[in-house]
Amino acid sequence: MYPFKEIEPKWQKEWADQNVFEAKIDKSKPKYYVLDMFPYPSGSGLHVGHVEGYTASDIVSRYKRLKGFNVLHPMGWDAFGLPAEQHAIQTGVHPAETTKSAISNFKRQLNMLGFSYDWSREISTADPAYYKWTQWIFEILHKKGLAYQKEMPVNWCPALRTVLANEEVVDGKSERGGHPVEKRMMKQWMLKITAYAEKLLKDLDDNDWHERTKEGQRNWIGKSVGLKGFFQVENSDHKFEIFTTRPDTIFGVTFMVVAPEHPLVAELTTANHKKTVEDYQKQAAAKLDVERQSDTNKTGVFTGSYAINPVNGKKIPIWISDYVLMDYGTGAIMAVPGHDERDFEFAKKFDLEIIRVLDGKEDLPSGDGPCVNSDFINGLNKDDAIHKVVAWFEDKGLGEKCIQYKLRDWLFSRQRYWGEPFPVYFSEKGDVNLVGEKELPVTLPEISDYKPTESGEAPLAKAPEDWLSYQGGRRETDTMPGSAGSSWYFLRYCDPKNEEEFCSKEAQDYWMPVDLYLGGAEHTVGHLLYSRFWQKVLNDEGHTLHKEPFQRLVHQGMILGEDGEKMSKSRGNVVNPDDVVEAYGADALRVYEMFMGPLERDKPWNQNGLVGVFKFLSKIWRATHNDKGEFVVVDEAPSDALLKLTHQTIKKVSSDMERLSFNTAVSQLMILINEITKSGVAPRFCVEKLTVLLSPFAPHMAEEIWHKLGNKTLLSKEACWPDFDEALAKDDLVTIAIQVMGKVRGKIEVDADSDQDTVMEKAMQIDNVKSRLDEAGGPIKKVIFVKNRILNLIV
Ligand code: ANZ
Repeated sequence: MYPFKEIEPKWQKEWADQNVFEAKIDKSKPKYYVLDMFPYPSGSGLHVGHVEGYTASDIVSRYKRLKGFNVLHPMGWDAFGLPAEQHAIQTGVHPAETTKSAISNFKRQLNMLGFSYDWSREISTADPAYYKWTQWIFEILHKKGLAYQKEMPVNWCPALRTVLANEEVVDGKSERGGHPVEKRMMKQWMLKITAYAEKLLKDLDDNDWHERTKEGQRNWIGKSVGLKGFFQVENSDHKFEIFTTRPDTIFGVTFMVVAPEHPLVAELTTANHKKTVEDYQKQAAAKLDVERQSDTNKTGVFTGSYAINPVNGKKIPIWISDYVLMDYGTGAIMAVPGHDERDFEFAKKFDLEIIRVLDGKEDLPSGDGPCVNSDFINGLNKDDAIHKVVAWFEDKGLGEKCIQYKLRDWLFSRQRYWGEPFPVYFSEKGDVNLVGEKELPVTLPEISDYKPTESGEAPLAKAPEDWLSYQGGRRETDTMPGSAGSSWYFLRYCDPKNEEEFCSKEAQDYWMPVDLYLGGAEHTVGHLLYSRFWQKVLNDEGHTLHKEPFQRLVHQGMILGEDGEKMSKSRGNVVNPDDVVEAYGADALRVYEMFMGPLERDKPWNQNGLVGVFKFLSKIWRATHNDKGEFVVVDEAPSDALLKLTHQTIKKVSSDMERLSFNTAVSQLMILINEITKSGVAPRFCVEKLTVLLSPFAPHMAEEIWHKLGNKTLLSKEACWPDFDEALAKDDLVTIAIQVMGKVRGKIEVDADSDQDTVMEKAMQIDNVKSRLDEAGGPIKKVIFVKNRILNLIV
């Protein structure tokens, strides 16, 4: 067995003693900033899912150093926020204490895994020296009019006893803990992220992110272009405004629906409908927006009034229903049950008229036209019809083209203890004042009773009087959400000790933007959107140099339990990294998690796979050491075959690194060590290359062998990623028979293991194949491809 217990701590100490991973600005070198989503330090310690992402980013960091980059790879703690506080409440220990011990446990575990972090840049969002600047950013937002207070219906979670942002509510439950969420009216701090909707949308295009993540953000921002137009109420002076994305369906309107909270409801309601309408309003008020939108069983009541469709004078009943939301568009719609699914369900349920105004086979959802039964837009396609109807409204002064976003402002206050205090106090008259930059940080006072209350009163209301009273006024007792500190930490890493500025221009100029950001896909909206928003506000104010913070973004998949289910304590399928390292070592855990499969895929844990990887590392050890543990690498030149394979391995692993295809890189290293083992000797040339290629994955073993090869420097500090000889690395050629309908019509030479597309492309250049295909006439129906042997085209 290879002595990982001895090797691993030894090299970790050496790296730390020599400050190998400390990053300093060095303009003679290209920089590379590799960022992990920092963890919230929970009591349960590091999860194997963290290990996956952190290993991948560590591999990239080490690889980039070997390629000569000046790498910034920092780590810190998302220490404020709900999870830390929940944990404290469960254990009865103050969150400051539990956070501290959780951090030290996390740090021990990260070091145990050999991650190459620059610990001189460690930050914690709960540190006053850090949150001073979070408060400073809040002051900027406030001065720009982007932070405001509002009495509004909020998502209140009784179990967590706090409000939650929409992004923190999933299917009507709290994202953390899965507790039910209800609606309450409360005065809250809001950040006007909606003012940045267009920029947040547009600048996504230039980011090197997965299309799925971009789409997630686009949908969350939810831009719609449509018409805002007025409908007159029959026999009344009132008119009301609707928003529609499909003005082309206006001749299909058979009823109107206004939101139950709409200010016009009282006036629209006739005497004999008053009671039912008011009862319905009460019922709707209790529901969350998500419930209202997802309810399949539509509800609603008639107001007794009618509207007039401006384009044809048709009289149409006005209803109220909770599927129309007050805070989207205008809170009122023209209903087109012939083409809108929700309107269709509603019409079916209440037996309302349904008219088809778009020609097309499918019933729902609406197609692109052409319009029918539609007077002056008959025969037009969707876009032309929309254009014409919008022009009609504009012409009559009845409406205009308009853009709507689904994005809502960011709910920014929490009735909790464990968060940043606002740098705000209220005068006796209730005016809002900022404490001013010089008075920052406003430190979180120590209080013993930090539990949230059922009434929603903030725990800080119980803070000592000398904290609460300030400048003749009272301090704000709400705190900021967990997402505050994490919305700018990537900037602070660039300049973590600066007491004068949140991050100097010089540091930003050199290190920003983040070149690679790695973390879980659950942050598709939320964190990633908030961070982009702050970066942009700071950019507009001249405090940041870049519009976008994260150039390339990659989400690692989830590591599932052996049973293929999400790891959870209750299922008993959790794997603890401490146990794995104890039994097999850090290198084995790292390599195994990379070998499990493609980085972005979800993958189940498999103990046999782990053992297999341990055997692979042991094989490298045995190939380079004899039974007595003596190093046995020989100076003789490798055989031609081994030399070729070594160059091929350098080529393959290099390209895999760029693509973050770590599982395939590991399998190539396995092939190489198998051949070295088979040959019976370990030639220095091959071992040297193997060691460097292995080092990002298994840095401890690599450092040990590097040392035994006689090097006096640390491999982790070197810039010695090997080059390959293109001629030697070239794959062998194979001859492939090209058949048309099973008859050989030509032969081509290609690199061994070429894929179907490559072979196909070459085959199509053969005249005889082309003419046979033409003769057969008609498209290729089927392709039979046997790697390295046959390509058969069936017409
Ligand atoms: C008529 C129509 C016909 C509509 C049709 C759709 C299809 P997006 O694309 O999501 O922006 N709507 C407008 N305001 C609403 C509100 N406050 N609550 C609920 N629904 C509302 O959706 C815009 C469409 O959603 C609008 O276009 C309107 O219905 C509805 F074949 O108008 B449409």
